[in-house]
Order: sequence, then structure tokens, then C-alpha cells
Amino acid sequence: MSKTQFFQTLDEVLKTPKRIAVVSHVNPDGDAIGSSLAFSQLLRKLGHDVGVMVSNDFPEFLAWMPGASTIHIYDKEADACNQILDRADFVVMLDFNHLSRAGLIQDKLKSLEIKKILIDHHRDPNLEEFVCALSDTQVSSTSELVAETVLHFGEQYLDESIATNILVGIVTDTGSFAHSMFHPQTFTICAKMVEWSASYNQIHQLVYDTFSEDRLRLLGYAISNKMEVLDEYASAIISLNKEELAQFHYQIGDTEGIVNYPLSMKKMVMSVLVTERQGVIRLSFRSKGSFSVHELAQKYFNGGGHTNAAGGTLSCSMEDALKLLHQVLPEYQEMLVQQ
Ligand SMILES: [Mn+2]
Repeated sequence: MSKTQFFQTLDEVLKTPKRIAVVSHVNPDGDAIGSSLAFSQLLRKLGHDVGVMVSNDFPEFLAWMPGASTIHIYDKEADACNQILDRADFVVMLDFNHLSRAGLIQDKLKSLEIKKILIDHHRDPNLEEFVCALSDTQVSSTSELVAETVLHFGEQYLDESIATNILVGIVTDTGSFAHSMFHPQTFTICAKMVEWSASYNQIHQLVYDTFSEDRLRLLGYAISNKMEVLDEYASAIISLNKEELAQFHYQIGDTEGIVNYPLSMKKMVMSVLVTERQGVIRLSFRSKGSFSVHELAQKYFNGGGHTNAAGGTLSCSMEDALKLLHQVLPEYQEMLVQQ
């Protein structure tokens, strides 16, 4: 479906007032929250009845975002969320394209046979599931696609809240413009958001300069004590088990960004962070260049994502997860060292 077709269909859908549920992915990040808030604020301005939800709580450093308190957290208020979903004419999936990424909301979504709309930048969507889809893996973020959608309806729909939410999504998904910046258009859109009073300086401070002492010490510990550098694979692995996380009084979001640090070493191509949470092992992958952590995560770790950023989960012990990781590395050695 082309962009033109998407907007035509969306125009058609939104011609009359609708009840719309906006859903983003489990463990929501800045782009999930930014795109969901900005899009729901647009929908309300267009006269629709909107409920926004995610499976579990978002990190504290996103709580200041305009409208963040309107987001329903499924694991705290399942009844309210189910009610929104039961009444909805459409559900809009933002920043994910597979129901399994909806966390606790997925079973309800599967049971409803509700009409779905997609706005997303992850790979391999099953486009047949959607009434219309704006799916583009070559943009910085879902928030960038939401910005295009807002501008499709007209610049008069922009305001400081929408602009700020969009800019948070772009800033966080690009690591402050360090990666996933493929097109000049991303900067053009950011400039437009700044014109509409989004403050890059403020966003940067509110998102990044909010570490607790424990979080900063956890980062130091992860790098000093737990980083395994595998030069022969141009890779590094950091693992943190639940006792270690507890030692630093782990809060949601505290491990965010740790995975990026190993890539700041010269010649590193891949970095993996392995953490243990509530009985599951979560893996976070980052890479440079054309090495696809999406494929690796999809093939061995029940996950996926983007070429340079992906995630996965395993239901096993930390030891077994690390063993598997070391086992699969030789298969990728040639590609990793060629980068
Ligand atoms: Mn995203």
C-alpha cells in the first residue's frame, strides 16, 4: 500500500466520528509513547473518541511527556482497557506490527476481530491484517510517520504537545540523531516540530539527565565488571542477572541504553545486553553497518526489530542464554569481522 493509498483510506475512515483504540508495544519506549500520544492528540482534534493503552508501564523519564497521564496501563487497569477495546471501531497499532509485541493486550486483540490500522517502521509486517498501513523501515521512527500524518491533515493541527511528543520519539529512536538518520526529511520534520515550540534542549535534559545514582552505578558496574569483549567476533556481551539488578534497586528503564556503550569502542560491530526479568531472559541487540541483528534475533532468540537494533526473549536460565549466544556467534563471524 502506497502512502497515498494509506492517506486516502485513513481520510475515508476518519470522515465520521469513530471510537478508536491506540495501542503500542510492550515495554514502551520514547517512540512508542511519543507516537501514541501525538497520534491520539491528532485524532481528538479531528473529533474522534480515543483511548490509548500499552501493556505495561513506561519508564519514569517519559512520564513528563504531554498527555502521558492519559495512557492506560493494561497490567494495572485491564477492565478500563478491555472496555475501550470492546467499544472501539478501530484499533491503531503504533510502533509494532505483530500482535505478540502487544504484551498482555494481545489475547484481547486476537479475540476481537477488530479492524486494525498500522503505523510502524519495523520489518516484515503482515499487511493483509490491516485496513490500511503506513509501514516504512527507512524512516527514523514511528513518530516521524505520525508527523507526516499530522501534516497530511494540515499544519494547523500541530501544537506544542504534538510537536514535543513527536520530537521525543525521533530523538530517542535515533539515539539523539546518532543512527537511523536515513533522509534529510527527518531533519526537516524535526525543524518543523521546533518551529511549533518543541524544545530539543529540554527534551534532551528531561529524557537523558534523569539517572538515579543507582542507575548510573549500574551502568558503571555493567561496563567495568560484566562486559565481555570478543574481538574475534567484533562483539561485546553484557549480562545482568536478577540479583545484580536488585543490588542496584532496578527500576523500569534503568538498563535502557547500556547496550549502546560497547559500540563506542573502535571496530565493534555488535553489542548484546542480556538481562533476567521475572523468569525470562531478555536480549537487546545493537549493530553497526549492514550486519543485521534483526535476522540473528529472529532466527535464534524469538525476536526481531531493525537491522541495527533488535530484541529477543528466551525462557531459560541466564547461563543457557549466554551459552546459546556463544554457540551461534561462529555462524556470523565472517559477516561480523568484514564490517
Ligand atoms: Mn520505534
